[in-house]
Amino acid sequence: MSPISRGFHGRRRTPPGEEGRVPPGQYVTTDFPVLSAGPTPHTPTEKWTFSITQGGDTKKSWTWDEMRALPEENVTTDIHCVTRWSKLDTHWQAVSIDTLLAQVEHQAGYVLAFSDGGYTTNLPVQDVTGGQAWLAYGYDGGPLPPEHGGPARLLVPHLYFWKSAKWVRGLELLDHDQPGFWETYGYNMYGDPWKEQRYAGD
Ligand SMILES: Nc1nc2c(c(=O)[nH]1)N[C@H]1C(S)=C(S)[C@@H](COP(=O)(O)O)O[C@H]1N2
Ligand SMILES: [Mo]
Repeated sequence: MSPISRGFHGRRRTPPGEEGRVPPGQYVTTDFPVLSAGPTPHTPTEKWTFSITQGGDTKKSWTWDEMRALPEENVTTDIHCVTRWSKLDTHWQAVSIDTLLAQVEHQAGYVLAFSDGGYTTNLPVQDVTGGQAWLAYGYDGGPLPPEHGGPARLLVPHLYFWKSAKWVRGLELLDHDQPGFWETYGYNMYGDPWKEQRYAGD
C-alpha cells in the first residue's frame, strides 16, 4: 500500500529538520490560505478604533493613530490552522496585547475578541498576555491585506489560528469563559494545536 495518502497530493513536505515545529495532524504550506466565515469588511483607518470593554462599557479606546504610536514589535512565528495547514516563519508588525491591557485596570480572567462583521472568539487573559498575543497591522513589511484581516487582526500563534480574529475591533473583558463564533459551532474552547484541541471534547 502506498504510504502517501491521497490528501497529501500537492501539499508541501515539512522541510527537513523542521518536523518538531509542526503540531500533530498538520502539514506545512508556503502559500497563505484565506479562511473567512463571511465577506471581507472594509473599515477605513480614519473610522477604526480598538476598544477594551467590560459589561458593555468602553474602558479604553485607541484611534488608529494612537494605536500606531505605541511601540511596534516585529514578530516571526509559525501559525497553525485547524483545517490542518501550518505556515512557518510568518513575519508580522504588531502591538503587543500586553501594551494595550497595561493601560486598563481589570481583574478579568477571559476576553472575547470582537470584529467587524460580527466574528468573535474567546481566550483566557493568560493567553493574550506575557508576550504571546498581538494586534497585528503589518504582514511581511507591508500593510496587512484586507482578506487576511486588515487593517488589523489579533495574532495568537500558540493557539489554532481561528483564535486570531481578523478585522478585530476590541476585547470584551469577562470573568467567565464565553464561547465565540466557532466555539458555539463545536470548536474547542481553548484550541491548543500541540494537544490537537480541534473540537469540543478533544
Ligand atoms: N473575523 C474573522 N476572523 C477570523 C476568521 C473569520 O472568519 N472571521 N477565520 C478564522 C480562521 S478559522 C482562521 S484559520 C484564520 C484565517 O486567517 P487567514 O485568512 O489570514 O489565513 O482567521 C481566523 N479569524
Ligand atoms: Mo481556521
